[in-house]
Amino acid sequence: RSYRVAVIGATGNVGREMLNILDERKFPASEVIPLASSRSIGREVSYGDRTLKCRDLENFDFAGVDFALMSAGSAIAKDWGPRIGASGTMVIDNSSYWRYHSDVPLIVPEVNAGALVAYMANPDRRNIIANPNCSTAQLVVALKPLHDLATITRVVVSTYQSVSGAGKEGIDELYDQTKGIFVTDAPTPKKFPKQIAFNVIPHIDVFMEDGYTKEEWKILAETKKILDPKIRVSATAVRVPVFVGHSEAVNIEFANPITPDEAREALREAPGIMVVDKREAGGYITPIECVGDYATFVSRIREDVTVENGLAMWVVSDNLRKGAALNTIQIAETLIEQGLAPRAG
Ligand code: 11C
Repeated sequence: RSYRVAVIGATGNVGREMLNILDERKFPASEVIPLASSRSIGREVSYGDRTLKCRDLENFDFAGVDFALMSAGSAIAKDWGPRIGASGTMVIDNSSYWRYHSDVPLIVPEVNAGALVAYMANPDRRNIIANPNCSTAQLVVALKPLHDLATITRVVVSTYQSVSGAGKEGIDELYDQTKGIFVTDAPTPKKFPKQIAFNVIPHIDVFMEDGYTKEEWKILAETKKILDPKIRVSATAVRVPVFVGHSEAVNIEFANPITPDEAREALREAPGIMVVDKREAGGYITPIECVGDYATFVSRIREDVTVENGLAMWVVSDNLRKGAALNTIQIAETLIEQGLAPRAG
């Protein structure tokens, strides 16, 4: 059978990637409906070689729509998630609003697809499934096979996050500052708290009371919810002047011994991962090379000699794809493949 799919936030960075990926992966859609706020009504978006016109979320009737793929921020997710879910449509939301609700599953299919089975068996479910933060998604994909092999106890991660994680305004700010910097001496930061061109900023999202930022807290809370609540996590999230692709330097401590070769082998076999790990100049992945790709790339796998059972590695992925649009669509595909997708309307 085929499915009616609404894309909410269709004009944003992630919404446009959703439309690209629905087409690329030949998602079994009988109809794809781009929805946006009233100021974007009529704006055109591409879906394969077709051009679709955005319709108004406010006046749209969800009856008979199977999936609502939503990337429109927390306020829309809070208001619209339950309303759309109540109509029988499965909402898969990219915002952080529903991720930490105990009755909403937070899913990365390669890691915890099993949680969908229990959720869909519950007749009182809200019909909302949450998609993680981009920096968490690629991290847990890479940690899962290693956790299965030697039980992870602690993770220390430093991120190098691209400006597209901060939306179109983030992309524009890096572009304008980079272009303007040699003509106007001091570009005024607007989206980011300091100059992002030719700089790095150790601050993403708001500060929390303990000195960590919300982005860093999300990595911790989401890794625990998706992978294992027993894993301890400390994160430092940094914005770097890269347009697309988040990178992460990860140090992992295990309960049991594990060698770099064993880790490399397990990662090679794992779904969603590409190992590129030659110990020579250029034998690793950088963010520019992962743009437009589905995989989470793992490089620089080596022993962390500062702990008894430790590894260090470098993890890179397209934050708009595995970090957002691709994972959302994989959740819908998993529901279909496992026969869990309810018929809407
Ligand atoms: C960034 N990770 O790179 C953020 C964007 O919770 O979905 C995604 C925020 C989120 O700025």
